[in-house]
Amino acid sequence: SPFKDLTDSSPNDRLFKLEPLGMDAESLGRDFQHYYAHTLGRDRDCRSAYYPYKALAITLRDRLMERWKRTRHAHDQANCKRTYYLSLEFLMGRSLSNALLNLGITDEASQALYEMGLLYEEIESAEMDAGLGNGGLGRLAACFLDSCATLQLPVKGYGLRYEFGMFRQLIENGHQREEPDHWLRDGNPWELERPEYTQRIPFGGHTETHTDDQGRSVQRWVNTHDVLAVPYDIPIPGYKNDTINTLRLWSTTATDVFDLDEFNAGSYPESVAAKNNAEHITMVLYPNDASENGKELRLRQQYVLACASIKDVIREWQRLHGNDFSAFADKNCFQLNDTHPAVSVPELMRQLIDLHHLEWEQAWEITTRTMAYTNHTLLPEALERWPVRLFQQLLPRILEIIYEINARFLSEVASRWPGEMDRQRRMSLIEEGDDPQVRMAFLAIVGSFSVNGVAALHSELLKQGLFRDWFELWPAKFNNKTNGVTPRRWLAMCNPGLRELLDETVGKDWVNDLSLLEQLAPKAEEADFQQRWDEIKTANKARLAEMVGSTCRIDFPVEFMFDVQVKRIHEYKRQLLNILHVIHLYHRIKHGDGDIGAPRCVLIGGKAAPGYEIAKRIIKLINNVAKVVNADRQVTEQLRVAFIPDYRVSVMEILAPGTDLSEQISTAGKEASGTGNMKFMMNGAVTIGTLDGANIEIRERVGDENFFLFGLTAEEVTRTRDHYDPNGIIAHDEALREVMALLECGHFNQFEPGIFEPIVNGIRSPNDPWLTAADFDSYRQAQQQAAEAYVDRQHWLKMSILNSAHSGHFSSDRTIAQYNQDIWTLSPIAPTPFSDR
Ligand code: B1N
Repeated sequence: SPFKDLTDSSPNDRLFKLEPLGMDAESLGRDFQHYYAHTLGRDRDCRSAYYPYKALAITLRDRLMERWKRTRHAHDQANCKRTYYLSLEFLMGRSLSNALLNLGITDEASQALYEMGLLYEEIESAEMDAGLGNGGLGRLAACFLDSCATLQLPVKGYGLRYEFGMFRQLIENGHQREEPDHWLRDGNPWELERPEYTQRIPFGGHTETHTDDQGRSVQRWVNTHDVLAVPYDIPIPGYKNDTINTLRLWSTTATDVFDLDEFNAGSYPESVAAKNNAEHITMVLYPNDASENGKELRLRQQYVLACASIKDVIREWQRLHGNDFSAFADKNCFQLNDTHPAVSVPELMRQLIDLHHLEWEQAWEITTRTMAYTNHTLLPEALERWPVRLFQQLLPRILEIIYEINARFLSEVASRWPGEMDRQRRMSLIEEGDDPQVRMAFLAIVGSFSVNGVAALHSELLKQGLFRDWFELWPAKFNNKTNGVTPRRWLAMCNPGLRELLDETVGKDWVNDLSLLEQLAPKAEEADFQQRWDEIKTANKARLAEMVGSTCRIDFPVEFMFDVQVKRIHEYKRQLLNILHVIHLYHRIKHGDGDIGAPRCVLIGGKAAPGYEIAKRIIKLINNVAKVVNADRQVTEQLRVAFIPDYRVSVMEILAPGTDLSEQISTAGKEASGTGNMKFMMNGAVTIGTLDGANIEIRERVGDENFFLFGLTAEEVTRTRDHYDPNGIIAHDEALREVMALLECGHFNQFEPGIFEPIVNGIRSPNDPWLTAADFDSYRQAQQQAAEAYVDRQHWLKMSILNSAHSGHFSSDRTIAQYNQDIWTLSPIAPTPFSDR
């Protein structure tokens, strides 16, 4: 240490005793100027909004930094239990506005900028989204971090620092094209590199049996090709509470020791090239939402996260407790965000046994009291399985441990159900076959004390279906934690107009306690209140329309109903059903139906996984239908359609406040929860939806009369499967027949023959898993009701207000309070006050 005498406070006081930095407009302005001119070296000639953004970011970072340190200090002092949220994805979006809001200096900062002749809105949009996730699962992790910091829970996120996040989507001639998202190119002011906490990660090699000095036989994993994982810390501010938690993201590099054998053999370039391979591990996020593609690099990513994070936690444990692991499980919890980090189960076993010399039984006791697993999907294509042979090559020691866990587990099954060989086969962690596979979900269940789904229906379906045998064995492990979203970003930050009205109406505490919005309900029919609500919604619609106008070149009039479906493009989410309904409206208008109930703007957005051909074709269909609709003057009086390119967090921040009708139309039983549905509801959109995921709970809260329900139930979906006759349905449904006729005659692909055939064939197939034809008629009717409700202004405004009023349950603060009550059992810790540090 360069510090001579840390016990004598006088010389180091100057360094460590900091006065808190000013939070007023003047102090912010002064620091901003300093960073803009002296640190970044820019002046008035610089036209780019990027440097003002960066100067403001550094100004805020200074203020986060001192609070961050005091939060860490308080956690250390309290010697408290902690939770680690392990996730391959954190979809953070932008940080600037969030930091301002949570520090409570939004107005001070815009005033400071205004006085320098700068516009906050412009500066805010210079920030790139941190797109380190695909969709709901990654954004959920980000909302959870916000809630944990706001509730002052000692929770740390662990993830990967992908150099390239979610690809950028361009639409060319209606087709999706992907471009790499080089989000770190201009630097990232929100991260702090921590090379001092670098960890070494082994890969490859083989295992050997040795005898230790006490005559015990021990395994060694040798001849490994190691890579280094370097952590980068991101501050996670709580809402106006001086707590700053941490998100730690790992970035891989090569070990700086070159492979000497190769070097001596004269292969200097080859050994330098090894550096490249290591750096590739965290290069790019896999862009598959709710499906797995089984690539080796993905398993490497998963292992880097597991190994580095667990080493990091154990290093910290040893700093405070030495080699005594007896209280480890009382003080630590790992929450696994789906099975992506499930290799953490055998990895914690490995570190405890091989590196810290615990016995198997003691290590297993610790592991199974420390791990908790959240499942996010029932779709079979998303269930992770890794070939045993890949484990053998890449992680041979981990495979040995998985085999041992499995052997011990299967003997437990055998003694509980003697002779039931089929049950043993069903529950084995290893799926037998030509190419045996490790079943990651089962590994996660055996290794965890808690298994939860993400909405009530989803958690029930898990127990009845996929995890039936496991529920029978360990019923007490299974629980539900319905998802939520943070009301800071998804209401206070993205909807400043409504924020002001809510502050005035229910007081400012709703930002921390969203159940207070219930107080809006008695006002839902008051004319004055409705009028203000209407003005705010209309202004938000104008902002949305401006974005659509500038990116899609389509004019959205604010009087039209704004009907929005944004989410990843997937067959089960049924963007196809939406566009079939658009074609139906188009057909009605063209056939002289002067009135489709209400004039509508239909907006659809979302990315398709690059290898998901049919999803990409659906994007093309949406764009082609939009082109025909928008080019027809007769039609655009009542109907307009846009596909918004590159849908992402910062786009949703503009869409959610400006939406009237929220489309949540997945085939029942397929969407685990959904979270976009909650963001729309909070901002006063009415939902048209199926009885799927959290829609069910949304409808329960808001009441049937404020929700447009349609479609088969999950049970009916299952029963319909074996006698599904889409062609019979089409033949008997005039509206659907006409829609199919337009599609099949090539009306939307005049110069592109046959391109929509795969889509049409899917709808007509008795094996269509998504039952699009089965739900069309009831969807069309629900849409008609929505249109009729929309034109009755008082009625619609009442529904809109009641949706916000009853959205309190869907705050991620409620979700996290439940995780903490039932799974983590952490105590809130306030940061050490300034005077003590
Ligand atoms: O997780 C969200 C839910 O609200 C959604 O309903 C659910 O579809 C989503 C593999 C996934 N499930 N599985 C994934 C993501 C990436 C990947 O590589 C699977 N995403 C969900 C939050 O609970």
